[in-house]
Amino acid sequence: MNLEQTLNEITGKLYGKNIGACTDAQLYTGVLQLTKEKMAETPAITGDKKVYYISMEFLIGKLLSNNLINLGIYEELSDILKKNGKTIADIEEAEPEPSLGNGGLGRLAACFLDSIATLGLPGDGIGLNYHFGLFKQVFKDHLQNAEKNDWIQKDSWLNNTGTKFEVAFGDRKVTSVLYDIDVVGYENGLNKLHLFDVETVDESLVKKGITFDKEAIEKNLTLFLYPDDSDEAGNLLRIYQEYFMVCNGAQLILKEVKEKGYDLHTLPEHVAIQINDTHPTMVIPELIRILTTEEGFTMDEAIDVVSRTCAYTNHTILAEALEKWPLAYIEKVVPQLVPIIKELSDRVAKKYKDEKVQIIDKDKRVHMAHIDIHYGYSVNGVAAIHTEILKESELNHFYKIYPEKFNNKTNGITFRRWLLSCNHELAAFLTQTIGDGYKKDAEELQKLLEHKDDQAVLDAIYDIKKTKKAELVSYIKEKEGVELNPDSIFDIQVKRLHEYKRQQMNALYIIHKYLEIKGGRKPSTPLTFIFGAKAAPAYVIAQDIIHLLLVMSDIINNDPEVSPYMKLVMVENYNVSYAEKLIPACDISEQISLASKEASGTGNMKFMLNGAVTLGTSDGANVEIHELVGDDNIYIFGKDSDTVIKHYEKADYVSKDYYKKSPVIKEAVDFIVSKEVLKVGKKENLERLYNELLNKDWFMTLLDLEDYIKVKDQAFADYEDQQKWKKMMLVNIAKAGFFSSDRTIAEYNRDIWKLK
Ligand code: KOT
Repeated sequence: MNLEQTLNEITGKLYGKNIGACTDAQLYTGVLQLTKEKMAETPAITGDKKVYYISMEFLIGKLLSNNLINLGIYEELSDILKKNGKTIADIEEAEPEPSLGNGGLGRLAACFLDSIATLGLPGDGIGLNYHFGLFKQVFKDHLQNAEKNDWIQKDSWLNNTGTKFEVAFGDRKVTSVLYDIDVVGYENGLNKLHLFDVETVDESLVKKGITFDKEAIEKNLTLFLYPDDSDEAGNLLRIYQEYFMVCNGAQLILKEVKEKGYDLHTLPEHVAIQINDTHPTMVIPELIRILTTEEGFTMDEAIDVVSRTCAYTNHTILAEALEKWPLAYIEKVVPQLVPIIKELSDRVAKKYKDEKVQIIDKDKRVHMAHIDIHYGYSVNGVAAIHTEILKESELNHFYKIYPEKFNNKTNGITFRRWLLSCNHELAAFLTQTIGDGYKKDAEELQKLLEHKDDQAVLDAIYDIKKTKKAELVSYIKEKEGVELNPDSIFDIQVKRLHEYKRQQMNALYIIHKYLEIKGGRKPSTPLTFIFGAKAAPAYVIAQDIIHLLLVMSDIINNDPEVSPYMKLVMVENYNVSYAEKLIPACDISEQISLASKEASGTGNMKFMLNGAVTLGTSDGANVEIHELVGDDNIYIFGKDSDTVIKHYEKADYVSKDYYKKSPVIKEAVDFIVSKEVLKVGKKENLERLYNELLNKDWFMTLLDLEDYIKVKDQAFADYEDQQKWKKMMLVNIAKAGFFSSDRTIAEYNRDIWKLK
């Protein structure tokens, strides 16, 4: 039977209809079933050593298109649908997006699963099946509201495996259920994402918005993902979740090793466990506990085996994000781990006197990262500059003890999702111009450089950008009700809302531009500023920044004097699916974090790959992008990380000095609490933000504002020279190959996992 016959048979059985007669939602369900059947026929990736990527977050996004691409049936199915009057894009709208991650850390985990399978490496993900995921963002009265994201439908990518484990907490026992999602590599075999759930979970616990009874652990454990990105969640439920994940993960790993007939004493020869930041750190004491209490290991043996199996990735140096759990919390949730953690801590204390490297500190708090570093065999940062900062300052005390454990693995992104799937036009054009070798070896994108003076190629890249901008314009019109000008410059900042990422600095630029236009200075090409960002509900200043952006968009877009020259839109509920529409349409990619604070960033890579030019600081992977494209193909501004780190050490940054010194800064900051803005926005929020910027500004917005304005204006001016801009676009695409997560994963495997 061919694909069309199979699909007709499926829709016939499900709905008594053929393909053409189905609604989009019915057809989505039919294609879902078809795709799952194809995946079930795909051979599992096997080998004598396997990696488990354990993470509290897997921000996988919608899966239909990517699975079809990786199975190699996207084109065929697309033609079948077309023949029947449908498109994949239409039926994809019916697919709900799971929100099992906050941002960069979770999305990285999803890109990694794709690359592990694509490289044919045996490797599974281990995580949690949050029923409502991260909250859904809704704007009302220029403020963010949080609602639940009810993403699990009757038919979904989840497969109930029937596998169950018991998990004992100090005050209760729960039974887990394991759901798997198949992960198919690009023209390769199958791995799994294992998502654990609680048998007794109760969705009806959620009453209004995202509020629920925090005490009923057996009912609430897998309802929500903690909405923090680089902020400590800080309560017991999070520890219940973390232990639930690692206890299940450890049982699953040991079960699989035993089933393969390996002696657990040889664990490091058959298993590598990559710990995604410290949230899964308890897997170390948990494995030691199981091996010593159930498998007859001595403590020395168990520590040795586990230490040679576990490796740790650090994703941030923000002090407030480093997990330090009070021992009393762990005692309440998982008392059985306390003797193990104490033993691990005592062994360190005996060997090293330095207070900075202890596991349990004087205040009886457990430093999770310290467990990973002492009792893991690898510690990696996620971009060159980030790893250097870890080695030279943040983790210097550890680097001195274990220099051999430290290594860098610059992040990457899967080109299947971030090029082939989200930008078919560009992918097809690249194939036509340089062949399709780049799909398996991303470095081949450099072949495009041979065409940098080829007018037809330059024009084509520019035209594709225009097509993607037009598509975005109609999508935003439909979703946000805002009419954008497709011939304007699209300047985009999309990422979690955090002061260190400095959306507030971008907002101040926009105020500055608005005032310029009001004063009669009009930009030659109109400007469109687009934001997308969720803020942790408890993060007050982040809410205030969203408020300012929403108020400013109201003012700007409704001012007939200004709106022909500039528009501002903050899209609601920014997520992976929205990113896939925004990124291909971008001209200028805003990567403006305070130097030293963004560990890597991965959005920067996605934008570059799609032909946007970066406007950024010397931070995270921007530094490597800069090295690759050269000074002429990027806009770098602001103080470097050494300067910033010195300001912190000396505590000598005073934002008010910058405000007083610069009339331009003063004018923009004062506007936040001007009559005009207060007429539309809320006094409390705006004054709080104003005072924060003037009296605290912990992430040094005003330090870089003047340089930012200067360099951003230069970028807008350069855009006028179409020829110059087209060449910059081409160089950015051509140099993006390094940021394929296939390269990143090949390095993890070469240096850390060592799978065959
Ligand atoms: C959140 C809480 C605790 C520890 C780390 C985090 C964290 C870090 N969440 N997201 N990140 C981001 O991870 C990305 C992938 O490595 C980086 O590109 C990005 O710079 C981090 O901020």
